[in-house]
Amino acid sequence: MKTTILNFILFFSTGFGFAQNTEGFPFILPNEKPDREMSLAMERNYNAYMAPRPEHNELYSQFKYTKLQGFDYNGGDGTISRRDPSKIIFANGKYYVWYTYRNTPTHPQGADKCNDTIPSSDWDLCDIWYATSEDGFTWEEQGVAVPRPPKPNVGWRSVTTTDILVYKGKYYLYYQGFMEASGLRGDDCPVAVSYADSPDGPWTPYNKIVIENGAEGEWDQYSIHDPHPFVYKDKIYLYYKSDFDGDPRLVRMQGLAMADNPLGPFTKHPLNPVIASGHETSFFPFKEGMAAMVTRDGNEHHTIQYAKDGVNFEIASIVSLLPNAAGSFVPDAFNSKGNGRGITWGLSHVIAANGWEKNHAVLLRFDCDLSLDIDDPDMKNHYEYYRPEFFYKHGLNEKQLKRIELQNKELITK
Ligand code: AAL
Repeated sequence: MKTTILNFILFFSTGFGFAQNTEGFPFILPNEKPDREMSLAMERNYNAYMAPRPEHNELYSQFKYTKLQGFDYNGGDGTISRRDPSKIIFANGKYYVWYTYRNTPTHPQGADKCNDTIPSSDWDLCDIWYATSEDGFTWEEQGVAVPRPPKPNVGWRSVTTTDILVYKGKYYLYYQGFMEASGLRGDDCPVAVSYADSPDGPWTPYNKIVIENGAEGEWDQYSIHDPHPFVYKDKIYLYYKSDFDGDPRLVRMQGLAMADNPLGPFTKHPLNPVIASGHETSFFPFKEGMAAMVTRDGNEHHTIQYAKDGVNFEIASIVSLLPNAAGSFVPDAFNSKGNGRGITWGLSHVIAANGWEKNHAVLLRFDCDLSLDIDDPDMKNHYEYYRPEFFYKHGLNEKQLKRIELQNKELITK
């Protein structure tokens, strides 16, 4: 009863539900939130984003891509793959990147045909390799950093999807440690770690699981993917992805595990999953919090998200052509005191680079303006132009064509 009376008073006091605005919304878009009643969309335009227009939104950017020099892929026959690049660091006067490297006699053949030399997936039977560069465009491959260890050590089947942590002068590579071929049950693995005194190694495997799978029935019980470490507010924040459910499709979301020591113990955040979308999500310190490029999966894919506390993320912008599996150059990745400056470039990958038959991934460079230190208006345009041929490549399948044919027949025969 009380609510009804309150609604009645509100209805009449706001002029039968119509706004009390005495004039239309201004022609020049106000930079600050105007003092007027607004629709939910206009409230959101001023409350949810860092600026009311993309070109002024520090967490909006377009992405530009460049082919890298220095990596050979055997003519794209699917026997060599490089993917899931780490964050990039600058040391000894050059850039370093680590990545999943596969070099097998055949392209991936699926879990039912794989064996000790034939890979089940593009990231099966892999090692962690690394490369260096003086400009981020031409790379010199240095070779293996972390090889698969002998059975039964964690990662004996494949070590993949690595990321780098620099902590108190030592270097740590976290990676997925497969103990069976990916795809036998699922893409199941925990996370392992190796450490070194130099980015050039030699790397010593910890030979223990450093981020455990969740308990039975928990979202991350089978896979701990994409380990992504930072030092944020003097703690190690390691973001990761898990894929779960699977009926009808896998759900992919992001979790957070924290530690005071690079070798653990890591404690998973009680609010996990902390991002309800994404796949190979790439994070970076920004202002007092953490930002994330959320790609591929989930309701909020194709967004850049931001959490002032590094845990409770909100959508900061909606973007297109996000880099997949981005390994960004994040100068303040390991010393962020809540004053993150953002990013301008990194490496990412494109899977099935030569089609799904000869399935392999290639690395490429992306550039953007998600930085407080540059202002590149050419990165802040509102859309990318695609020629008609690009749209035609995303055509209807046989099932959809059949449905349309039936719909047409139903109309004609009515
Ligand atoms: C990638 C990452 C993980 C998955 C597979 C290889 O995109 O999410 O590393 O296991 O795909």
